[in-house]
Amino acid sequence: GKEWTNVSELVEEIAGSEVLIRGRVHTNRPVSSKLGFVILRQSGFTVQCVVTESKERNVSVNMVKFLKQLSGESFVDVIGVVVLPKEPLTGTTQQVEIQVRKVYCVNSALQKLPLNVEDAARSEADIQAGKPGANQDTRLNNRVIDLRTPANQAIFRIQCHVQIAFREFLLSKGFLEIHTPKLIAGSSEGGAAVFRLEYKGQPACLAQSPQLHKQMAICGDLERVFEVGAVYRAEDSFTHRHLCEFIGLDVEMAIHKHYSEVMDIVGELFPFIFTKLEERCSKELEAIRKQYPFQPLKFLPKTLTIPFAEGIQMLKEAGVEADPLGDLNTEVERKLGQLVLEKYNTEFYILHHYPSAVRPFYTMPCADDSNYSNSFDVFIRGEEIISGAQRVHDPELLKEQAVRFGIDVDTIKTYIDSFRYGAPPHGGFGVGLERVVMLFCGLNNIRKTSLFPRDPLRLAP
Ligand code: ATP
Ligand code: AMO
Repeated sequence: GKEWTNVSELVEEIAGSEVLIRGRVHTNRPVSSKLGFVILRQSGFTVQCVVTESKERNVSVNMVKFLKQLSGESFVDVIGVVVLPKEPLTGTTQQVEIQVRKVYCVNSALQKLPLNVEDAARSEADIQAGKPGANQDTRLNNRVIDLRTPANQAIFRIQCHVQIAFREFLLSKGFLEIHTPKLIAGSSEGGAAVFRLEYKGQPACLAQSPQLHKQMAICGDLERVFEVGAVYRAEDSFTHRHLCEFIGLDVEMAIHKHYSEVMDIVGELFPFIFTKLEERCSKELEAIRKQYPFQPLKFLPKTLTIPFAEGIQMLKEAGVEADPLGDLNTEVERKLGQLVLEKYNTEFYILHHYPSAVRPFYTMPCADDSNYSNSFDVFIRGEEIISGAQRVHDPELLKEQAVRFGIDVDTIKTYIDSFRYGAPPHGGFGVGLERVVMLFCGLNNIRKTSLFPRDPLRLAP
C-alpha cells in the first residue's frame, strides 16, 4: 500500500524521497544499454525519469532494455527517488528527476499511433520554424489522442468553469435550472436548419433551441429559468463558428417594464464569468496561450450597451454602408467590433433595438415603431455570442408573426395556446458555450472548443 504521488507534486522540496507515480510514456530516449531517459506525463504535467544500470539500486540492464521497448502513450507505474537534476531542465514541467528503481507497464499503446501528442501541441510559431505539426482534421479524427495536449486539457477545464460561473451567478439571482425536451414537433426558431426525424410515426425535430419550452416554463410561473443543454442545427455550410450540435446556455425571465431588465442580467453575468475565469483558470489560460497566443479580453465592469442605429452611424462615419433595417454580416460585425474597441476600449458589448425583419418570429416589436424590436445581440471580439429579446406574449400577434415568417403554426399550437391562459411580459437570451470559450481565448475555430465536434461532415468520433 504505497501512496500515489501526482506528477504535479514532484518538486524540489521532496528531493530524496521515494515515490510511486503513474503516467504515460511521453517520450522515450534510450542512450545506451545502461542508460535511458523516459519523460512521464500525467494530465499535462511532465517529469523526466532516469534509468541507470546499478547493482546497488538493483537496476539491471534488462530493466533498461525493458524501458527501451515501451511505446509512447503507454501507461506505466514507476517507483523511484526524487533527485535534483545536474542542470536545469527545459523539456519538462517539473524541475526534479526520478531516479528509477522499478517500472511496471500497466497498459501499452500501439507502437505506431495515428497522431503524435507533441505534434498536436505544437504552436504555429514552432511549425513555421520547421518543427512537425498536425493538421486540424488529423487531430479531430484522432480526438482521443488530441485531447491530451496541454492546451486541450486547459480548454475543457475553462469550458467547465464557464458553466460553473454561469450557474453560480444565475442561482444567486433567483433563477431555477430546468431541462426542456430535445424532441419536439416543429422548428423552434423558424428556418430550415433543423434535423427532422420520425417520432413513433409522427414527424418531429431535434430542438434548434429551448426557445418554446423555456417561454412555456415562464407561462407555468417558474418566473426565472436557465438551462444548459444540447442544441441541434442542421447547418449546411462550413464556417469557423457554426456547429451542427452545440451547448446552449439559455435564460428566460419575467420582466416588469422593459427589456433592459434582461440586458442588465447579461451585462452583469458576463463580466462575472470573465472575472471568475481570470481568477480560477490562470494556469489554463497560460497553457492555451503557449500554443495559441492571444491578448486578454478587454471588457468593462459595467457592460457597454449601444443602440443598433448608433452602430450603423459609427459604421457610416467609418465609410461602411449598412442597411439600417437589415442584418449585419459577419464582416461588418467585425468592423463594428473594431470601431467599438477604438472608441470605448471594450471587446464585449451589447447591440440592441434591432430591425424586426431580421429577428425570429417570437420577438417583441417596439411599441413606438414596429420596424424595430426589443431585441439585442452581444459580441466578443466582434463576433456574435448571444441573441436575446423580449418575447411576444399576446397569442394573436404571436400567431400573426409566425404566419408572416412562414412557420407552420400547427406544429407550435400548444406553444401559442400557452399565452391564452394568462402570460407575464418576459424575455431572455441564448448563448453558445463553445463560442464563449473560443472568443474569450481568441481561438480561430469553434471545433477547438467542442469536445467531439459535429459539423456537416463530421459524425465521428
Ligand atoms: P444565429 O444563431 O442567430 O443564426 P449566427 O451567429 O449563426 O447566429 P446568423 O444570424 O446565422 O448568425 O448570421 C449572422 C450573419 O453571419 C449573417 O448575416 C451572415 O452574414 C453570417 N453567416 C451566417 N451563417 C453563415 C455561413 N454559414 N457562412 C457565412 N456567413 C454566415
Ligand atoms: P441564436 O440562434 O442566435 O438564438 O443562438 C444563440 C447563440 O447560440 C450560438 N449559436 C451557435 N453556436 C454554434 N454553432 C451554431 N450553429 C450556432 N448557432 C447559434 C451563438 C448564438 O448567439 N432562441 C434564441 C436565443 C434567445 O433569444 O433566447 C436563439 O437560439 O452563440
